[in-house]
Amino acid sequence: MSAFKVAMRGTPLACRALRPTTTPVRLQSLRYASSQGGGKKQGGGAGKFLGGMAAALLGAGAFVAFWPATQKEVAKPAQARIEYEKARPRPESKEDNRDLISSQHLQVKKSWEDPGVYAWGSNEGRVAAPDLTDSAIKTPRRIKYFDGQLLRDIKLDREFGAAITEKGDLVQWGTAFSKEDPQPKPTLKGKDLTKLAISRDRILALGKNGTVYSIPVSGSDQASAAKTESSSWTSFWSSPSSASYRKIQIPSLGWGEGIADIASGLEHALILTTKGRVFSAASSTSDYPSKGQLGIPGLTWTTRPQGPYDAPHEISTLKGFNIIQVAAGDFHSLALEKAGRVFVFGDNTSGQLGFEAEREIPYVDGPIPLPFSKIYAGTAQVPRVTSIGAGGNNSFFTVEATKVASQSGQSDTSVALAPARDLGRVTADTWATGAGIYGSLGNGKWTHVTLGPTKIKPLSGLYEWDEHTKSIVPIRLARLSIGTTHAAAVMANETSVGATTTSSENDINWGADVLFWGGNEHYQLGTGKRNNVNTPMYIGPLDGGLGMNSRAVRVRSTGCRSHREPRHDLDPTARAERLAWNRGSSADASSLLFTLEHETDSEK
Ligand SMILES: *[C@@H]1O[C@H](CO)[C@@H](O)[C@H](O)[C@H]1NC(C)=O
Ligand SMILES: *[C@@H]1O[C@H](CO)[C@@H](O)[C@H](O)[C@H]1NC(C)=O
Ligand SMILES: *[C@@H]1O[C@H](CO)[C@@H](O)[C@H](O)[C@H]1NC(C)=O
Ligand SMILES: CC(=O)N[C@H]1CO[C@H](CO)[C@@H](O)[C@@H]1O
Repeated sequence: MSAFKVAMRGTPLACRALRPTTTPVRLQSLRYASSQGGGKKQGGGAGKFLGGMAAALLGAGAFVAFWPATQKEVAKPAQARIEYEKARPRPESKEDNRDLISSQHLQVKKSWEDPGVYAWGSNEGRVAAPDLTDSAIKTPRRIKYFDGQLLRDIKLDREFGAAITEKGDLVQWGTAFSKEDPQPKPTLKGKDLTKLAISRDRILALGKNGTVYSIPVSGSDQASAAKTESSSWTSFWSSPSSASYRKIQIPSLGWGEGIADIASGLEHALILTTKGRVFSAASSTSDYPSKGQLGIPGLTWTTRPQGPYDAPHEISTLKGFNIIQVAAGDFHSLALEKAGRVFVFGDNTSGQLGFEAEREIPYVDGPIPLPFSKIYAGTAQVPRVTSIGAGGNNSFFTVEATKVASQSGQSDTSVALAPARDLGRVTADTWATGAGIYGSLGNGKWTHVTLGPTKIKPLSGLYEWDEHTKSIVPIRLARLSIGTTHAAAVMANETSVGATTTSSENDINWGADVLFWGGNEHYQLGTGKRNNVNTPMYIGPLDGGLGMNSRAVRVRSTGCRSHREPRHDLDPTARAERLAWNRGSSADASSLLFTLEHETDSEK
C-alpha cells in the first residue's frame, strides 16, 4: 500500500499539493515513525515518500523531521524543530520563487554553477579536509582544492585520497601521500585516466585506452621507486614521469579486447576485459593475498609463477561466462554475469560470500555461484542480479525479480494471491551479506555475521509513478558506494531537472535520493553525530542551511538553465552529464561530488 502512495511522490500534483503547512509535516513524521516501529511494514516506502516530499516541504523548513530515519535515533515527532519561514520579501522572479519553495531546486542550481567535492568523516590522515587538522569532519564540507572542478573519479582511504580530474590527471593527498605536505597535488599526468581503485599502499588507475597503471600511494616511494622496490619491479619501470608508476600488463588480450573496469580490495585487484574475462592480481606491496580473493585455487606467495608478483592471472573458472561487473571487498571478490548470476570467492569469515550455513569454511579460493533462485524459492518470482557492490567485509546485490506463474505446479499460495495482471511485474530489491555489527547490512539489525543474504527492506520493493509512461515503475538503485563499515546508495529514478523560464513557477528541480548507513564512529555518515545507523537514512543538506535531505543531481548539460550560466567548457569527449553521489569510501570518510560520467566502450 505504502508503495503506491510512494508512487505519487514524483508527480507535480504531489508537489503542488504539499504546500508548506503544519499538518502534512506532522502527519508524515508520525507516519514515518510508526512504520519504523512496526518493523515489518514498508518503513523504506514511507521513508522514500517522505524523502520525495522533502522537495516540496522545504519551504516549511521542517527538515528535522528527517533525522528519525534510523531506529537508533528515533526522533519524537513532537521534538521536530519546525521552523516557519520568517516573512520573506516577495520573490521577484520565477527563479526566486523556486529557490524559496525548494532548497532542492537551489541545490541543483548550485551544483551546476559551482561544482566541487564535499567530504566528511575521519580526518586523521588529512583526507576529508587537507587544510584542517581536526581529527574528524562531522558534516559535508567542501575540499577547496576541487572547487569549480568536475572529477572523473575519487576514492578516499583513511590516510590518503586520490582523484582523477576532468582532464584525466591523478591528484593525490593525505598523510600517507606526504606527511610533510598532505595537500592535494597532481601526480601522474597526461595519461587520460578514467577510473581509480585503491589498495593498502598502491593506487590502480585505468586509462581511457585501457592501460592499467599501478602507482605507490606514498609520494616518497614515487620519488625513489626504483630503489625501494626490488629488482623484480625494475624491468617494468616505465620512462620517468612526475610519479613513478608501473603498467600492469594483461596477458593474452584478444583482438579488439580492452580493459573495461578495475576493482580492488586491500591486497588484490580484479580486472575486467571488454570481452567479459576476469583477471586478478596482487595489488599491495605489503601482503600477498592469502584468503582466496584471487579466485585461483593454489595460487599463493610461494607457488606464484616467476616474474612480477603483481602480474595478473586469468580466473579460468570464469572462462566462458560473460562477466559484466566485478567488485572487491577488503579480502573478497564478486563477479556478475550478464545473465544475472553472481560468483563469489575469497574471505567468508563474516559470511560476506552469502552462503547459507552448511559448513564453516573461512574462505573459498575459486569462484562459486551464489544461488539467488534458492533465496527467491516459493515467491513465484524469478530473480536476476543486476549489480554488485563490496567493501570491507560486506557484499551487496541489487536484484530484479519478475513475477511468474508457478513453475513447479505445486500449491504455491503466492501464485493464487497474484492476480494475472501482476504477472511480469518487476520488483527491484537490494540484498546485503557479511559483517553487520556496525549496521552496514542496512537491515535494521546489529549482527556479527550473516548466514545468507538479508534484504535491505527500505531499498527494496519500491515503486513510483512514471509521468512519461503513466505507469507504476520500480525504483531501482543507481549506485552503491561501500566503505569499510559504512555504505551509501543513490536511488535511480524520477528526477526533475527541466524547470525553465516558461514553465510554471512551481516547477522545481530535484535530484535523486542519497541514503547512508553503517559505521559512524568517524562521522563518516555525515549526520553530525557518531552513532552507528543500521538502516538507510538521509543526511542534511550540503552547506547546511535550510534544506531537507541528501539528493544527488543528475542532469544533461542541455537541461541546465539558471541565472548564472553553468560551465560550458566540459570535456567534449565526455557525455555531458553531471552527477553527485557518494563514491569511493574505502575507509572512514565519505565524499559527494559533482562529476563527469564517461562513456566507455563497455557501456555501449
Ligand atoms: C595509452 O595512452 C597512454 C598515454 O595516454 C600511452 O602512453 C600508451 O602508450 C597508450 N597505450 C595504448 C595501448 O594505446
Ligand atoms: C560462509 O560463512 C558463513 C558464516 O560463517 C557460514 O555459515 C557459511 O557456511 C560459509 N560459507 C561457505 C561457503 O563457506
Ligand atoms: C574483516 O575481516 C578481517 C579478517 O577476515 C578482519 O581482520 C577485519 O577486522 C574485519 N573488518 C571488519 C571491519 O569487520
Ligand atoms: C534506472 C531506471 O530505473 N530508469 C528508469 C526510469 O524511468 C524511465 C521511465 O521514465 C525508465 O525508462 C528508466 O528505465
